[in-house]
Amino acid sequence: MTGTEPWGDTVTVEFDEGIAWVTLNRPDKRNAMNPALNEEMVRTLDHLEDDDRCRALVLTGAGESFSAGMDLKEYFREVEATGSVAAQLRARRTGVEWHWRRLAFFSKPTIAMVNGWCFGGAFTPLVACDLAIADERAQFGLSEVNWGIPPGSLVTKAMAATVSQRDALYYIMTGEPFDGVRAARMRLVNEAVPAERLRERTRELALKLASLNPVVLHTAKVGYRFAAEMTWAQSEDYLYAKLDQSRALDPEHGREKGMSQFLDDKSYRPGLGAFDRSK
Ligand code: ACO
Ligand code: V55
Repeated sequence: MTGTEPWGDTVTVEFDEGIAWVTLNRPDKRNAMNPALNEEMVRTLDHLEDDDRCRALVLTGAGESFSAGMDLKEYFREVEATGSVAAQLRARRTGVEWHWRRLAFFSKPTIAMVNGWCFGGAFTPLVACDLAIADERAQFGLSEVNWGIPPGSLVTKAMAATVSQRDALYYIMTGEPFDGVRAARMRLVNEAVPAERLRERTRELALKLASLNPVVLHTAKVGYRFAAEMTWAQSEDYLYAKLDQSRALDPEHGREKGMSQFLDDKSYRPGLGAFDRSK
């Protein structure tokens, strides 16, 4: 697979032992998301779904920023200046397509590695990633109120899905920035680590996820996302259907293998870690 990659302009991708490091790459603009970056990210995620070099995806930003949010000039002012409702809707659709839909249901596990500034619109891809690790000194903020709008798109929904009502409304309504330590304490991210450990800790976690059964991980995460919005009765039926789907799709027959290693061979205990996929 050479010469056909859709990234390389506002997004870079590096492969390393099954990890695809996807880097938002407009460091001079603090990786603010303009329409060009949004289009490139849709194409990049689309490509990586089918690329065997990607068994886990890390989303991060070039330079001192994860992402400064939507590009106020190119995403808001210039799109509005076209006077076209269709252009406005297209820009929004393209943003949400990767910020939420492609990322939240991505076929491989995903980790947001928050290396610096994370504002406004960047909260959606942050929460759409399965897990998130932040630099203790990364700065987060819902700055919308500071420049005259309520958070739009799925930003507030992302807060509602992760943090308490008290924390969500505090930061939505004050616009005050907060650091990675605070983000971990309110469970917006899984962990905050010192800058010098950020890449290694993220890599360790990505390698762990990349080593596990991909069909199981995908059905498990999609099951979580949908069940969170269903009734208990619907969830019971749906999650059993996901379990059966996972068994039907799994080319490794992980369930039979795991059972056999525990019940027949007595070579492995499920309570003590992942079974040997190679056996
Ligand atoms: N949109 C457009 N351009 C941006 C954005 C943005 N969201 N963020 C940064 N930039 C640009 C700046 O305009 C500047 O461009 P220039 O060099 O052409 O003048 C360049 O990036 C560097 O920005 P500075 O402000 O000089 O960088 P600094 O390191 O001092 O500050 C910070 C970084 C704190 C992130 C600051 O740029 C900032 O406050 N950005 C806006 C953050 C924000 O409110 N984002 C939410 C937008 S709302 C939403 O997403 C829905
Ligand atoms: C925001 C994000 C948007 C948008 C309007 O507050 C506001 C963030 C991702 O798109 O269209």
